[in-house]
Amino acid sequence: MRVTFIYPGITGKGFNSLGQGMDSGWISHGLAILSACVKAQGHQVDLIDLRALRDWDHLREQVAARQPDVVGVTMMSVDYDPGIRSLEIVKEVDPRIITLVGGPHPTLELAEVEQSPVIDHIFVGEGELSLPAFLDSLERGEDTPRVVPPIPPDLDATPFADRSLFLDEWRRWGWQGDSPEAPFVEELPGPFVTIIAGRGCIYNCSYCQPAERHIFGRGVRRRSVPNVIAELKDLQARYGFKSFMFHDDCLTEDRDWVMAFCQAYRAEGFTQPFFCQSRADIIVKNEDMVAMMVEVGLKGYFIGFESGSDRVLRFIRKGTTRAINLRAAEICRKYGISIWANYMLGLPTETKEEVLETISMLREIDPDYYSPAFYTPHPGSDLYAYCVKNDLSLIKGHQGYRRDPNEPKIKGVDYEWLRWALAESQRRKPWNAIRRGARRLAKRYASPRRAWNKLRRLLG
Ligand code: B12
Ligand code: SF4
Repeated sequence: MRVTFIYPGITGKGFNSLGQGMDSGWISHGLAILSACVKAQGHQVDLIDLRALRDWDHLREQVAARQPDVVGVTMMSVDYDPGIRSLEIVKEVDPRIITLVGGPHPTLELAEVEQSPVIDHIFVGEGELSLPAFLDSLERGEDTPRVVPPIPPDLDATPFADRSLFLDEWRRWGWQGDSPEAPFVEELPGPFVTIIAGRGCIYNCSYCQPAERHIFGRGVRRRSVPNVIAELKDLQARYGFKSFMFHDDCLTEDRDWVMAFCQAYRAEGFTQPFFCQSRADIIVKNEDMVAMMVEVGLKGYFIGFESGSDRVLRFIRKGTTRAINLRAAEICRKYGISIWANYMLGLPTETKEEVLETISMLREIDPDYYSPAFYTPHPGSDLYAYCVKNDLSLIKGHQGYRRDPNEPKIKGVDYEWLRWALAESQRRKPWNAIRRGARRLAKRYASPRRAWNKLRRLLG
């Protein structure tokens, strides 16, 4: 069968936005892995990435030109509207095309998705085994259910993500970068790639769970170390990657796995720097693991500090404290690890004093990268259900499900004041600002030629 996937992720940056930061410069691993599985079963697969197109007419042209039998769209909640608009266009072009959706939103908000007349089949949860089996049934003319249940795959038996699905398509529309995905921090030079070693999360943060459990099941399933190393070797051969990022929700949760990975990574001669996501409590409890990761190339952690108030941290079931957050930052500084600080302002029940505690915590942490959010209720999470129950949500449409620190998200929050708090949260202590400025200048003019050119320009 001819299958066309559509990636609808234009809510943030819009059409024609390829390469603009992580939202528009990274692949969808979900679609890339499904592509590999469906190709392995003998079907033809291509991709339409809305981020590469000019507008909706361009999509219409592309669907008409490709004449697929089946179109499959992946959807986070935030991308539901462009996802549905895409399928309306598909059905306008040819109502015989069979339309499928899958991903977080169809899994978490099935009742809403079921209402759409342009969706023929809805896939819940993981699709590596259910999608190829469905396509085979379709080809044999068998009856297929509207809601297709998940079949959790054995991750080591699953083919590697088909990155060419994205790269070939991007190149058709002028993508010239020599990096398979857009590098996003100076510590990670291109060619840059992202990789996923496992799925699921054992933690229970209320602004996130039980969404993860609904998509990937309870606990964590991780690929074996040799399997991940084999993918890295493949990426080395194909793209000569110079750095990478683990997408896993919490790679460091399994200490034994991480230690084994570090040993294998070094033994295989890899030296490329990488970032991954971690948690403050894990960093504090496992300093030796942190040291080992640094030894083999770790350059930065994404850490969900979230709040500087112990009461708020308890309320969101984060399982950490302000003291743990500060200690984790100290450990990162000790080992020269960059900190990408995720945090939220404007949580339900949060007082202004508690927001000030977050600001003062960030002053101490002095992160390398600030990643603030106005708390946004995400479908599938307990805190979303709390906001619905208490009639707190101000989100009008799906595009509001961005952690965008620009628009009001819930009732009872003084967003004008919060905008001040947002700016304040990113103001460094004077000494830290000077230190960082000096380091930047030193880096910029480290080369004598650049320094000499600058001096000549200054002297006129
Ligand atoms: C990496 C990541 C990102 C990256 C890359 C996103 C991308 N291009 O995929 C970046 C940083 C850009 C990102 C951004 C955002 N993200 Co994000 N992200 C993730 C993360 C950590 C991993 C995604 C992933 O690759 N998973 C692994 C793959 C294999 O799983 P999958 O994509 O779900 O696909 C499987 C199934 O769902 C299914 N499937 C998926 N699509 C389809 C389609 C068909 C046809 C079929 C049959 C099956 C199917 O089969 C796949 C294989 O099993 C997830 C959490 C997680 N662990 O999944 C959050 C997650 C997806 N993100 C989330 C959110 C909220 C966001 C943002 C809205 C945050 C923000 N800034 O406000 C933005 C939105 C970006 C946008 N579209 O504009 C939420 C989504 C919740 C929801 N209700 O939609 C998640 C679940 C995190 C969470 N627990 O809250 N994200
Ligand atoms: S926020 Fe992160 S650590 Fe917490 S449950 Fe979600 S994925 Fe796990």
